Amino acid sequence: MAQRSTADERGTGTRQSRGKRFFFWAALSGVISGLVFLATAELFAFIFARSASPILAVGGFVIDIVPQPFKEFAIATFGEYDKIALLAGLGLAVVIASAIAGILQLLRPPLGVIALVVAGALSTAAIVTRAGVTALAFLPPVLGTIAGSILIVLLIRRLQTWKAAAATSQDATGQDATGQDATGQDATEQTPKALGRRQFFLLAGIAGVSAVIVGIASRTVSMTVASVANIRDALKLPSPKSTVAVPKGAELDIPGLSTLFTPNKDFYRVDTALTVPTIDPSTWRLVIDGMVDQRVEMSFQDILDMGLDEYVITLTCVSNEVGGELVGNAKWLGVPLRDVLKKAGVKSGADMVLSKSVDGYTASTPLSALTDDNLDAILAVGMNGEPLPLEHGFPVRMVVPGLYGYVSATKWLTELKVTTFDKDEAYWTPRGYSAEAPIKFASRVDTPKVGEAVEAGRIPIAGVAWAQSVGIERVEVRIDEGDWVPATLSAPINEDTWVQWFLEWDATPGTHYVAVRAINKNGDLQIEERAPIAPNGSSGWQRSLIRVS
Ligand SMILES: Nc1nc2c(c(=O)[nH]1)N[C@H]1C(S)=C(S)[C@@H](COP(=O)(O)O)O[C@H]1N2
Ligand SMILES: [Mo]
Repeated sequence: MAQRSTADERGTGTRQSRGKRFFFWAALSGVISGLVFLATAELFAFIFARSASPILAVGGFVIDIVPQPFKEFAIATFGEYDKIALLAGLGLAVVIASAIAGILQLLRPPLGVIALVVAGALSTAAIVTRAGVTALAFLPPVLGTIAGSILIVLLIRRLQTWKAAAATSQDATGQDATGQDATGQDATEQTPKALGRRQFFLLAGIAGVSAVIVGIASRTVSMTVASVANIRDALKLPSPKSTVAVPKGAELDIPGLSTLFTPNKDFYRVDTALTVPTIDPSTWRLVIDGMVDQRVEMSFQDILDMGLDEYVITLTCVSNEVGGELVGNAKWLGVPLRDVLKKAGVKSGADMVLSKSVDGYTASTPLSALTDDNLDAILAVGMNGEPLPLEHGFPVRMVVPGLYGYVSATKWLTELKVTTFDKDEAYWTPRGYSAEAPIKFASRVDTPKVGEAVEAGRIPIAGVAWAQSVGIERVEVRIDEGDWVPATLSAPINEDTWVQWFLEWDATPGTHYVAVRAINKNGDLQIEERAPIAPNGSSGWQRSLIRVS
């Protein structure tokens, strides 16, 4: 025993001690694979299923199953650190278990992979049985298991190669597994042993470092999002000074027809943000600068202190195709942008406001649209009775009636720069879209839908039509080559919101074309000519083929 350890110190180990050294590297391989498993799961949990963190789910499971006396013991021992103690304990268990998996994989492949898969299956079970998980929650642990399993196979394979090469060269030259000869000098780089060792450490190093970085980053971001989501959930917006009266008959009750207000969860979302920005309203600031008398900075509270009013405005995306779904109607709580701009005092010569988002997105809105007394251009903080959802711009966004979202509806707003179209350019302007883009008013058929089975008989044809800031005067429907027939409109809330419309139809068996067009309150007819969405919005009358049986 004593003799062997002396030999070890000199760097000329016996075969057993070399074996032990490889045990250590196998254990390390297991631990790195375990880390990659967790990091992959955390990454995908962040991307599509927040609640699917294996460590947290297993931790939650442990909390649920440990008997009460044990919980009391844990609280008595660790006090407020009981959860941290639990996570530390779990972390230690992961390290030990994955080290064992690594050694198993070296000695009896594929036992290590099997161990990893079993651990993956258990954590998947812990995740999918948690309350309130989404349908995709199984994916993060499954993808994590796959990544971890592949890595453990690759690492142990490289370790085997190195070990085999070491054994051969040991037999040949008397060198040991560290690659040093008896004199302590490095073996030549070209030997198979040195190569095997290098390849092993290269993969282990890259995988280990990336797992730590990705894992920590994903968890940190997930926790930030969770905390801003909690702040939003707890936020109570003050009651508005004024509310919008919804007239009787504003909402028709027809199956398949869009509801008058689009629920937040169904509201279309369009933005360039890879991850939803998370902004704590207590640190949020709006800067109003550029061509102003004085630069102004406002806090979230400053906005609320202006007093909120309710507005109903239909939002439309320039990317909405004829008959498309990128349009929605909501009740917003907010303050007039003209009052906000007044605080800074707009200098003459300015003709545009460049609004900026925390994520770098910018929109160019004509100044006149924001200062017009007859137009409700607003900074919104509330949407359909709640603070803005995170995806829809929490805590503050712009909403301007009559302009497409990309030139007016900046979410996660942080700056209003008063400027000119000459001097400044918005995000989409160099990307093929017009600097200014008023909405082309339009109409859409919601029911019957193309491809939907329709039975002959009396059925309603129904849909929505919008002409923000002007209002819809009339909607007309044409069946096949018949006359244009006026549809019945719902009672409009105001000129900035869509109206619903319907027409009873005696559907006869066969295929029919159903076309729709709108006339606005200026007496203009909806543009018939088809246009693509670029550079300033689609146009054309929707005409759909309906099969009646
Ligand atoms: N920060 C930011 N705001 C943005 C965008 C964006 O990409 N980033 N897209 C705009 C576009 S093109 C539209 S149509 C509306 C969509 O708003 P919604 O996602 O709340 O429906 O937001 C606008 N505001
Ligand atoms: Mo858009």
